[in-house]
Formats: sequence, structure tokens, C-alpha cells
Amino acid sequence: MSQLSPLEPGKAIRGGVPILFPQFGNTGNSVRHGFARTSQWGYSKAASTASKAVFELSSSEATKKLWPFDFSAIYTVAIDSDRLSMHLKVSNTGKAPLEFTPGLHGYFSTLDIEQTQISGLNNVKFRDSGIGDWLSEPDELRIKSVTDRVYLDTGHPIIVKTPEKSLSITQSGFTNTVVWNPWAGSAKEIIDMGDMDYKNMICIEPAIYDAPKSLPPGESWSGSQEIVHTPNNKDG
Ligand code: TA6
Repeated sequence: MSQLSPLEPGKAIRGGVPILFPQFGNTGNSVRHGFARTSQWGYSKAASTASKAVFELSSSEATKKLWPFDFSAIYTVAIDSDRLSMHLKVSNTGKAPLEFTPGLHGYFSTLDIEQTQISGLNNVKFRDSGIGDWLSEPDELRIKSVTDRVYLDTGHPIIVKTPEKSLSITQSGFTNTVVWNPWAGSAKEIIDMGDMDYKNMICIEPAIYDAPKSLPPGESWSGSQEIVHTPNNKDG
């Protein structure tokens, strides 16, 4: 979580897991990365437990100004001793079909991005910020410059090894995975991020990017990400 992130209504946080809906980035006609990340979700006390919190967001006059469709979304986040599970369910409550490109824009910390390696995304097709499709490296991914990749095929699990921990990340329902680090140049242009913060973060984001999800009236879609954490030592 960036120290410079203004925790203000209507502003996305630079950290945690912003929920991207109804669109990832600029893939649709609504606002960049959608309005769900800046909306006030309702907390469902009845559905939540000691280790599981359930939140809800439904279409309203305000959301219809940004995206003219009826929907309901339920976000469930559960924690266990070594794992975090996030689950997003979207239902079409209207009469018209929905098309959307959701994502979970998770920021992960690392003590040193240059000592961080990501496996599970080797030898697969990725799209690089609109400049074309490429085949990824045969080895682990190491971030050494600005990186903004949409992996079109996703390996399972994705293993992120940082100096202090190992994360095993799996996803379902989401067909793509985005990996982002702005590196020094772009980090300077992001006002809610410190100039050096790029050294200590990596975003690994399950998403639907290249082929929007179509949802007929009355139907639902679900996507999830699960992260299992193993410290490199007992204090990690
Ligand atoms: O998920 C990667 C990305 O779409 C990048 O292109 C990068 O700009 C990042 O999200 C942050 O977007 P934001 O709107 O939060 O500044």
C-alpha cells in the first residue's frame, strides 16, 4: 500500500486489491479500470463470518451514468493461516446482455523487485501495452524495466519468490493475467506512488482482457484468485 495513496471517497487506492469492474483499463466505454474500485460497497454482515467478509455492489442511478446496465456483484474475501482467497461474482439482473472485462488488481510487496522471480508464465503468449503479442521467456520472469504485460494464456500456479517469501497464486474464471511494475520512469509520473516504491511492489492481476465476458440476462459469472503464502523463514 502506497504511503501516498489518499484514502478518499471516489479515489482508487494505490495498493491492496482494487476491484476492476465493469472494465479493465480502457477496454470498454466506461471509466478507466471501471467504477467498482471507487464505489462504496455494502458489507453483508449476514453472509460474513470471522474469517470471511462479503461485500455487495449493485447497479444504481450513479453506476448507470457510467455504464447503462443492471447488475449485482458480490465480492468475498476469506483468510486462513497461510492463504487469502478472493471471489467475485457478477449477475446480470437486467434485460440486456452484459459485456465486461473484470480484474483483481492486486499489489504484492517485495523487499527487492530485482531479487524477485515469477514462474508459471514462461513460454506463453502475452500482449505488451498494445505494441503486439509476444512469446514469453522460457525462464522465470525477472522484472528489470517497466513491465505491463497481459498474459493471454496463464500458467498454474504462478509462483512469486521474493527475498522474504514465496507466494503460490492460482486463479479461475479469469482467463488472463496482468503483470505490472511501472519501474523508475513511470513511477515518477504516478502522483500517489513514491518515486522509489516500484522497488518494493509487483502487481499480479487475474483479469479478462482480450475477449470480454458476455452474460445473458439472468446469468452469473464468477472469478477467483487464491494466494498461498510461505515465509522464507519463520519470521518472514
Ligand atoms: O494493470 C496494469 C495497469 O493497467 C497499467 O497499465 C497501469 O497503468 C496500472 O494498471 C495502474 O493503473 P491506475 O489507473 O491504477 O493508475
